[in-house]
Amino acid sequence: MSQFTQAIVRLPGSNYADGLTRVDLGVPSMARVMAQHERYCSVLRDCGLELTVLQADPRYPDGTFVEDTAVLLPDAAMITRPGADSRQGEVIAIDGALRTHYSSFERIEAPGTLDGGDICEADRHVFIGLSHRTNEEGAAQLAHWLREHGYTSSTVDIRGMDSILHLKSGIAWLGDHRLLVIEELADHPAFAGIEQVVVEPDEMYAANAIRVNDHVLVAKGYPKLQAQLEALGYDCVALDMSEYAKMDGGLSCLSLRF
Ligand code: CIR
Repeated sequence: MSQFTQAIVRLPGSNYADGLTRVDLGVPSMARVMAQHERYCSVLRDCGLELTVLQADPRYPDGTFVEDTAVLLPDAAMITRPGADSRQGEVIAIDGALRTHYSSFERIEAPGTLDGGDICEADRHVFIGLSHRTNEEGAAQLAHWLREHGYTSSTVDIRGMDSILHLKSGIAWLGDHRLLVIEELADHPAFAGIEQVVVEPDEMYAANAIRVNDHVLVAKGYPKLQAQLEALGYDCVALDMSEYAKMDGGLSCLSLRF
């Protein structure tokens, strides 16, 4: 599992609640949105990452979900073309922020669309979700780029699943040849031969965990999953994600880690 040293995050803007969401969990409280973001940043710093913190842009209420705007390998960056029209302009600021760290850039071109939330790196293999945001053309462009950089990939079609927005709403790579996965995806042929930690259906939201160096960041309030992970020896840090869940987001979405 690669060690991360950097992360890019973007502050939520005052119109954060105007972003896209498919869930009905209520209106986010801006005070809690900001507090949860601050804690998220401080946990990433505690994990040893140096943070680039971008300012909010009122044109993009979903802009804090930076993960969707790029796919990062150790030595190359792919700028995405997000599947939601309202989010496509978010990539400009991210491209700018990545220029200080990367020299090799590609971008997903129309008619391809791709959200970083659909991309799950599992060592030298990458799972690419086909979703309502990532189309086959976008997935094919990414697969081609990955191949050029020595990675294999496979697609996982989640277009028929209402329960998750992105592939990584339902899986997380834990390293150690181990995948965290929701029941609905556990039997998918792409995951055959990989040790799976299956998330209980009533704790589905917690599948969007992130391994960051020596820690696993998990959403707070999902004790069964946390116990499963701790039994496997993972050092878990639980974060309250209530206000991000309301906008269909989770832990992985809030940063680009590299
Ligand atoms: C959206 O619908 O695009 C945002 N409200 C949430 C994006 C979450 N991103 C992610 O899972 N990678």
